[in-house]
Order: sequence, then C-alpha cells, then structure tokens
Amino acid sequence: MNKNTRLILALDVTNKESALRIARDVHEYVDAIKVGYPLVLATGLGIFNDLSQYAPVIADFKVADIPNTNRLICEQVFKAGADAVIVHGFTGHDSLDACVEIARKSRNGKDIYVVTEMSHPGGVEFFRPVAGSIAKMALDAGASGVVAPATRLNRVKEIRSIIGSELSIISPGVGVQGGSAADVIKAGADWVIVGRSIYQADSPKNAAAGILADMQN
Ligand code: NUP
Repeated sequence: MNKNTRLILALDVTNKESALRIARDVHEYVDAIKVGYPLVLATGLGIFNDLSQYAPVIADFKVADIPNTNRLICEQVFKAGADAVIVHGFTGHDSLDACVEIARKSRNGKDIYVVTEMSHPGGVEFFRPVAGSIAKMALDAGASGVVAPATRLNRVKEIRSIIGSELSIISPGVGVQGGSAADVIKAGADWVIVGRSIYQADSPKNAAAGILADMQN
C-alpha cells in the first residue's frame, strides 16, 4: 500500500451501487478501501474485484481459525482480488504464520495486518493484557502491520514502541468512535481507517478532504 494520503476508507455499506458510487467519489483521497463482512455478505466476494479498480482492497475478515483454515480463507480472499487481509492474533503464532505464508506466496506479495487491541470500549476487556504480545508476534511473524485503536493514543504509542519502524499501524476509531485523525498520526499510526464519518456524510468527498486537511495540520 502506497502512503500518499494516509487515509483508508472503511466501506461498511450494504448496497453495491452505493459502495461503487462512494468508492468512485473518494478514491483520490484514500490509499485503500477496507471491506468487511457487511458489504461482502450483502453483495458477494466479487465486490473486491469491483472496488480494486479504485484502490487497493483490504479484507477485514478478522481471520481467527486453525492454520489450515486460515490458509484456505486467505487464499480465497487474495484470489478474489483483495490486496491485504486483517487477521486476529489471539489464535497463536501458527495460525498467523499460515496467513503470512500465503500472503508471501501470492502474486505481487500481499499484506497481513494483525489486530492488537480493538477500538471500541469492550476492546480493553480481553485484549488489553495481550495486545503487546500480539504486536510482538506480528513483528516476529513478518506481518506487514498491526491494527491499533485511534480511540486510545497511549496504546498506539506503546504498540509503536514494540514493533519499531518496520511494521505499519493502521488505526480505526476516528470520527464516530471519538478518535482524531491528526492526533493518532502524531501518536505513531501510519494510516487512519474511517468509515461512517465519510460514507454517511452528505458529501463523502468533502468529508474525506476534511480529514486529509486535519492530518496535514
Ligand atoms: O479495533 C477495530 N475497530 C474498528 O472499528 C478494528 C476494526 N477493524 N474496526 C473496523 O474499522 C470496524 O469494523 C469498521 O469497519 C471500521 C471503523 O468504522 P467507523 O467507526 O469509522 O464507522
């Protein structure tokens, strides 16, 4: 993923026409489009290919299974046109290794991002004690980066100190969840992930432009 705008769109709409219209409107403002279960379940896996004409696609499937099943999932996701997959780390290093191996073997090299601590209030309940170890495991496994919460800047800083400069941090929780794009970039994130503040805006394009302006200040 090229670092131009530092903005990733989370496209959690459930209608193909809206998804394509928003992607077309904002693609110049984003470095990638993150697609999760809502849009894929509503429209099918073909949406990865449809969206990839606008920007690289990150599949937010939070993959969390045994190594063999993780491998099969990642193969399908890359085959469908995604450039990256978000996976969980709490399943252990062998499950993560399986995903990294498939990413490396895929044509053009694909990216694996590992969830550390989630951004919502409940994200501290179980993740808090293990987030640091998961970040370290992501580094050792050769993942491309980690997902860390824009809602807790101190956690982004701590996770950055664990992974060093080798791995990227992609950070959701900006806007509706309360985080600030400018602050989380200052705290050490490489990209912010923004969903509702863009796709629910009257003008997704203006909303995306506003976030970029905020990050440049
Ligand atoms: O910890 C996480 N928090 C989070 O919000 C990990 C995620 N993958 N996400 C996703 O980021 C969430 O599923 C949604 O797609 C996006 C944030 O959307 P919004 O709160 O900006 O609408």
